[in-house]
Parts: sequence; structure tokens; C-alpha cells
Amino acid sequence: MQKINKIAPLAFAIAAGLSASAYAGERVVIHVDNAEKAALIQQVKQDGGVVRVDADGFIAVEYKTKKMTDVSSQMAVKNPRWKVEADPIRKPLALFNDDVGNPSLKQITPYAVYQSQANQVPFQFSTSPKVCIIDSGLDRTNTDFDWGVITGDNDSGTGSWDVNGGPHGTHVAGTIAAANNGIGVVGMAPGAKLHIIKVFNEAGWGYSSDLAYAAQKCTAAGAKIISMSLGGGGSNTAESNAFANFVNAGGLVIAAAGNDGNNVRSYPAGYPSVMMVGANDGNNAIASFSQFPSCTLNGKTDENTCVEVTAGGVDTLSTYPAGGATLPNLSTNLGSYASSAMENVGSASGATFYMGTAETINSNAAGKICLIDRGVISFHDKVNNCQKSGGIGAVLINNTAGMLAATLGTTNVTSIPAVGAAFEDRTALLAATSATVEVKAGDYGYMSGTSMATPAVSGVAALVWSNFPSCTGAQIRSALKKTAKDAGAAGKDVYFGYGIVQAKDAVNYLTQYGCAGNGSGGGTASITLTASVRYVGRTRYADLAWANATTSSVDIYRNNVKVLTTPNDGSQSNSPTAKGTYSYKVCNAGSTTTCSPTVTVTFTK
Ligand SMILES: [Ca+2]
Ligand SMILES: [Ca+2]
Ligand SMILES: [Ca+2]
Repeated sequence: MQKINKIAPLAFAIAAGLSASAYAGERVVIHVDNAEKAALIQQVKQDGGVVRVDADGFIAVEYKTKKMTDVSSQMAVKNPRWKVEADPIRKPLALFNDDVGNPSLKQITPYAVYQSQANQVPFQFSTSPKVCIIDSGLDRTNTDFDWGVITGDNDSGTGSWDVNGGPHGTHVAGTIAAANNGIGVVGMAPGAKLHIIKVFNEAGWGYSSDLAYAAQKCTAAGAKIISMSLGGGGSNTAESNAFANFVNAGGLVIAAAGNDGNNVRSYPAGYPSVMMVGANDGNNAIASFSQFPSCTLNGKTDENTCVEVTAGGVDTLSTYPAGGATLPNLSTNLGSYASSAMENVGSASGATFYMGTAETINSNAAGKICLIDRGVISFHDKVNNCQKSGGIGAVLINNTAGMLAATLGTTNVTSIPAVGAAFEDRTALLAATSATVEVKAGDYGYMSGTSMATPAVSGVAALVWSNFPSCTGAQIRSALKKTAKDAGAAGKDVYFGYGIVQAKDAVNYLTQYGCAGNGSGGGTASITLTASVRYVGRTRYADLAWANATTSSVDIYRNNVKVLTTPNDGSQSNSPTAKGTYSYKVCNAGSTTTCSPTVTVTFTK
């Protein structure tokens, strides 16, 4: 009897979102000898400034109306020793960040779009491949899609494909294809043709046979890419054959590595025909949950049985069924701050009251926004004590670096809007005298998982493929691997595979080499190499110049023998002792596969 394999969607529950915005107030640092500080502070107060920091050798001042330049010129007259400089806000930032703003009001480009270079490549709609998404459906209530190019298959077991069976499938679809229309988010391949197959219902799981059948439906719909943000243990022949057939017909199948943070191989991603995708964050670091199976299976090494590439999948902003997401907003009289939506849709504005860790009811909080430190008691009990004190909203501030992202638990008896805030903003928040706390229902929200990285890669594949419609799925897969940006340990590794997908580099690669690429070996980047001949007296020099190596040093090969390991500074000269023809290549340090093409030079004397 055929083993039955349950397949589950691969995302975490809604991750808390960040709604950062610029600091609005005017704040400066004034350098001062401690002996003159009292005089300076008196001057500041006369000018309507408030001292926020009183430190050894400087003070930080908040002015209600004065600009930094006004303060600077004024102090130069009063006392030239009082040097004024700007006091810019510091927030936790990543290498790649979402645009700042509210997706209900303007279009936000998610960080993974920048990280994968998708914003640098034009999407060619007319020659673009249709993407088949096998998930929990795409809810028609979200307006950030080009609905005219989206089809789907109804399934008697799960219901209509355009009615969500949970927000997962709607979120995934937005990462691939959210429209470039000035609102919401933008996908990797904006407005791409989609075919939706709903295999999950509210119960949250399907079977491998459902996927095998779905692959056939994707073929019938004319799709060239299948994207599956799902997986489970155990291989299955019917399923494996279905995806192999799709790939052999020229298609590309992409699936998630899994979210258990271990070395278990998930299926369908584990089949050689299916491209396995891991998740990274906005700092090019691997997600702690991203699975990393070995590339060796049954004693045989096959790079198609492990993670091949990664893309952004931590705190991914995308589409939700309308009203199904919550977005936070936190501002004070001093500025706006990143926050995370904890619970209780609503909005409250008022004076602030600092409650410490809020372990007891305190009538001084009545009618106010409670500012509360993390620690000692549960988040829920803190918010409950604020509410019982008459508080109208709560801001829970982290007690360690970063954002406090949490919920109030399953037995939430509170009703006032509550948001989390970053430890980095604690000083500024406690200095505020009034605040607005909002938790709004919205059409856009955050999720984390290899489920979010998978559609990012599927969307990048559709984007790149739209520019090279004559290529096969296997050729697109190879180009994405060859041009992925190395991350984590130098060279190919089990967490990142070849690295983070790079749309622009893949386009450049296919432009340079055509669909067939530059050979069958693996490679993380297309290292380029030029070599020229030079003579100084009787000494021969081969002047090598390379680009795109990704390790801190590189290995230089002459006639396929390593002759030198040298810093990756882009150039090196090599001096053969005899005339003749020599071949050179440059490889990432320690790698024999991530190399430039071989270039030959001839010394005639
Ligand atoms: Ca949009
Ligand atoms: Ca695979
Ligand atoms: Ca690596």
C-alpha cells in the first residue's frame, strides 16, 4: 500500500511588522566644557529647548521650533566654544529594508526585492511564463493583483481557489505577482500570470497525491513554473514522477526547504527535479528556521537534493485577504517609531505614563498611554494592569536589543490597542509626553518562513525568464544558481546552497552566455577574467584582472595548477619562467567550481 504523506504549509504565524518612519523633532548635540555647562543649559532653556541628555562634555537638546542651523549660528555668537551638531536618530536597520511607510497609503517595495535585484530588471509581461501556485488559494478581496490574468482550479475538497483557506496562499502570491500600481506591495514579477491551485483548507494540510494531481493541472493550465511553499517528510513515487515530467517538458519547479532549522530533507523540495529554497533575512544571514539537508543521499552526492539558493523570507511584507492583517503605528510628540502590532485593533491618543514593568494597578495611568518595560510578568498581564488602571493604550518596550514582537496569548481579556517597541527607542519613548498607539486591520502584513523565500525565487525566475523566453526551466535554474550571491560560509554551503538569488546578475549571465550558460559545473558567481602580456626587460608578466569573486582571497590557477592564493583585490601579475602559451583561471578561495572562464596568453619571447 502506498504510504500517505501529509504536506503542510511552511510559514510561521503572522510575524510582527515594523512601521518605521523618520524622526520629526529637532534635536542637537552641543559640546561644552563641564565648567560652562550650567550657563549653556540656562541659555538653552531661554531659547525654548529641553535638555534630553546631560553627559560629560556634551548635552543633547530638543527644540520645539528651532532648526539645527539656527541653533548653530546663535551659539557661535553667544559662545564659540559651544559646538553644535545634528543628533540623528538611531534605529535597528538591516542591509536591506522595506520602504518606509504604510502599504494602505502608498506602494511599499519589500526588502527582498532590493536584495534579489528584482527592481533592476524589467518584467516582460508578453513573454513571461505563467506561474502555478499550489497553496491555500488566493483571496479575491485583495485588490493588489492584476486579476484579469489570474486563473485557478476549484477542488471539491478545499473549495473555491479565490476564497482563502487561510492567508498563506494570498501572502505567497503577492510576493510573486503583486501589481506595480502605486499601492500595497510590489511582487518580484509584478502582475505576472498566475494559476492558483488550492490544496490546503482550514485544516492546513494536503497529501502528496494532491500535489501530483496538481502538477498535472498546472501543465494543463499552460504554466511553466510551479511554486510550492509547502513540504513534509517522506518521498513518494507518484509525486516525484509528476514533477520530473513537468521539468522534462521544459518547466521549473521550486519548493521550500522547511522551517524546522535542522538537516532534515523536506519533500517535494528534496526531489532532484525540484529546486530547494532556503530563507535569509535582510542582513544576508540565514534564517534560524531554514532547513539545511546534506547534499548526499544514499551515499551519492547530488546538489539537487539540498538547498540550491535562498531569498528573503524573514518578516516578509505581502498581501493578505482584505482586513486579515494587523499593522501597527506608534508616534509621540517627539517623532514616529518602529513598532509591532501585538493585539486589539483600535487607536488611542493621550498623555504618556511610564509604568515600569506594570506589575500592579496604578491610578496615575488613567486616561493615558502606558509605557511599559518588558520583564517579570507576562505581556498580557502588563497590558491588563494598564487597562485596569484606566489606561487607553499600551507600548511594551523590549529590554534587549531589537523589536519586541509578541502576542498577548490565547486567553486575551484586554481590549486596548497594544504595540511592541524596540529597546533602541526606549530613551526617546520615555522622554515623550504624549503618544498615539494604533493597531489597524489591513490588507498587508508580515510572515516569516521558507514559504516566503520560495515565492521570492519563483518570482525572480519568472522575471528573468520573461527576458529569455526561449530558455528551458533547467537553464533558468542553472543561471540562478551560477549567479547567486555567496553568503554565510565562503563558497557553496548547505544553508545557502549557492547563495542569494540575483535577478540582474542572472540576466547579465544569460545575455553573455545564452541559455546554455558557460558550462555544466556549478558556480556561485560568474567570475570574469582578462589577461594581457607584458615584458619588463627579460621578465614575462601575465597581468590578470578579475571581477565577481566573492571570497576575501582568490586562488589563481595556471595550466590547471594552483600557483597562488592572493587577496581578492581584482588584479595580480604572474611571471612564467619560460616562453609559451599558458592558461589562467581565477577561483573563489578553496573552490574548484566557482571560477572564471579559462583565459590563455602567449609569450613569444
Ligand atoms: Ca502594488
Ligand atoms: Ca531538490
Ligand atoms: Ca556560502
